[in-house]
Amino acid sequence: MKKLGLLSFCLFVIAALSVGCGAKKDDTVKVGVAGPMTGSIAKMGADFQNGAAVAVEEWNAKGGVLGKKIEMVIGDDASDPKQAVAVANKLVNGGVAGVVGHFNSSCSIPASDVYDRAGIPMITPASTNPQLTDRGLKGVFRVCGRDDQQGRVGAEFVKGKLNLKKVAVIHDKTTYGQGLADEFKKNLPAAIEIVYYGGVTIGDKDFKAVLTSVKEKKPEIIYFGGVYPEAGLMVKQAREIGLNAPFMSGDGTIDPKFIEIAGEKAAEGTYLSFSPDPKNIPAAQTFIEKYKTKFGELGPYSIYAYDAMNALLSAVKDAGTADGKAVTAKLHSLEFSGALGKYRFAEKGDIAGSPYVIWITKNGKFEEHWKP
Ligand code: ABU
Repeated sequence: MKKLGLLSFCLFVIAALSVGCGAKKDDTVKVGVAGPMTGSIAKMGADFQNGAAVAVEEWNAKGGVLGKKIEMVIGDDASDPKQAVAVANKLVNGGVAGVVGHFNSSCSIPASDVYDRAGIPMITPASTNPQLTDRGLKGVFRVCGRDDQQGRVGAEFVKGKLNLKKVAVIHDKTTYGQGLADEFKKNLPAAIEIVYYGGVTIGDKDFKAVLTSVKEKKPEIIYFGGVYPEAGLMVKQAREIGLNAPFMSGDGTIDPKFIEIAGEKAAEGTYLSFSPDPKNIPAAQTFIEKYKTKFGELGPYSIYAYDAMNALLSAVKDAGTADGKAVTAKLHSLEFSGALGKYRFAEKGDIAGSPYVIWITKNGKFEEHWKP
């Protein structure tokens, strides 16, 4: 009888603890933010986290969503596709309503399969490779553009504005970098000669052998598909070996870190495709001020992370539930006013229209230079 009493007591304690845990779990609505929080482009992860945090703070100041506080759960994929899958599984098992992320297309694509199986939506602020949304997964969205648009605008600039005839194309062999370089190349007319085409390895520090081969071909411009750590070193080393043709790159390079790594003088005159300057968008001003006060200068994708988080939370609110499938359905019909303008997701999860313009590096800063 005594044993039975002890057993009942233990069962009561376990039940009480379970109820306690359950109550804690239901106290918040969890949302994931995933990206490279460590590694060579950890700044991009921090920009995501900061941009999304501004949105969550605003929602929580107004009472949260569904009557609960919002809790941000951070996942570090370190730009590694395998780690991105592990992060995706962890976020799914942690009960998030949706995910803002990832940064690298090579991470977003495999992670999206995990979210899709779990019926959890993901909204990437920055992954631009077309394959991400072209595979027909229902819960995959992006608030940025696509590299087929970005590569085309780059090619239009080189042929229509610069009127060049000899182009070198280098990429970093990643889904994003090679994909963007190929889209650029594909959109050049036959009259433009590709005098060099080749890949480098991400993480390498010495590109002088490749750059020497490029120099021998006398290109008028060098297009690089990749991200700023390699782009910065490449531009710096090109100038060191007397390769003075201008560089052009995409949205993965347009960060102050690029100029810091290349050096102001070497980076001068580099062309970059990216979306228009948020400084000139009235709806973006409140976010910009808040972000600067809290975190300092915006990164290229801080504002995209803010808009992605606001889209996700608006869909949770409209769905009246944090259930991933219901949130996904709401995202498909969501009409949403973000800091960068109005959003409506097209069927595949892309935003309507191409946002790309060409920027230039001048006196250690980036400025808008040309619109298609
Ligand atoms: N789009 C910029 C770099 C991120 C990526 O798509 O891999």
